[in-house]
Amino acid sequence: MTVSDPVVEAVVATLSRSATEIRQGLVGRRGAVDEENPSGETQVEADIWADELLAERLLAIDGISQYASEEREAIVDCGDTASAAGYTVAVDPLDGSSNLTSNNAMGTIVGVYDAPLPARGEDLVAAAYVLYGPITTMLLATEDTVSEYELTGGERRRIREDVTLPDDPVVYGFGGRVPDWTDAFTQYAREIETELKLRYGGAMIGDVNQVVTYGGIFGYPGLESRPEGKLRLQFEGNPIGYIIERAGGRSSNGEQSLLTVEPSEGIHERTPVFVGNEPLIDRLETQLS
Ligand code: P6P
Repeated sequence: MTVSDPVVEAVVATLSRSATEIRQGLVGRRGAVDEENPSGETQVEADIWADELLAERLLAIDGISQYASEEREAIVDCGDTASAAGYTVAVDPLDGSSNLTSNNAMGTIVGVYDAPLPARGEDLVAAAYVLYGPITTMLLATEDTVSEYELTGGERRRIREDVTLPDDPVVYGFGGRVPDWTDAFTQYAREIETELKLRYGGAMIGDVNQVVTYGGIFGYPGLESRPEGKLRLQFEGNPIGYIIERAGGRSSNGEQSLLTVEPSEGIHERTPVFVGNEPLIDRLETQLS
């Protein structure tokens, strides 16, 4: 059940142990702090705590050369020259941490790049997300397959292998305020609303896991007020796009696969994000073209 690449296996085992501890440590860390992340979003205590915990543990892995986080401006280099040519991990320690206030699902996202950041999604060798739902689960994509695990007691137990999106889509979830959507996206969303059921919980991982489970589409579009959208290419778009494409779906920024987007504005660059069943993404790209 271990991952063939020993460095990726070490990352996955570390993530499994850390996620169990993160979930337990959320209690008492729900308060906002007087700090913002590099994207200008207010941080909660748990954001900073989870980031520090993951940085320490992931950088201690032989073969990890850099740690990049949505919560930190700069990339952290490992101190070990032996790992200098190793992988870079890109982490969203608590995606959707604002859901802590309302006690709703949130997640942790980890991308393992075989290139320094900012990198293309095609440079990923693995990606995983942890979902802190009623049960703590992890979805892991490698070059070989997509597997789902239940996490408990610091250990992982595989519950599904060769995970693929169901062929018949059922759910959709689109972020942003409707008046701020472009006319072209609004037209697309109006069609989808007549075909699928709304599932939008305000944390990408919870909404993406609905798409993986039932089939459908999740998107955070480019907006009139912010054409680049809200989500980050390196920490959210690429890893989630990698997972969904490995599970037989498609990803897009509205024009092309997220994994082929050439980064141009540093590690905190935002991008429109769409992931889901291929026919739905194809229709979207046609509508937005
Ligand atoms: P909104 C969480 O802050 C996040 O980055 C994603 O997890 C989520 O999909 C999105 O933002 C939610 O944004 O504008 O609906 O609050």
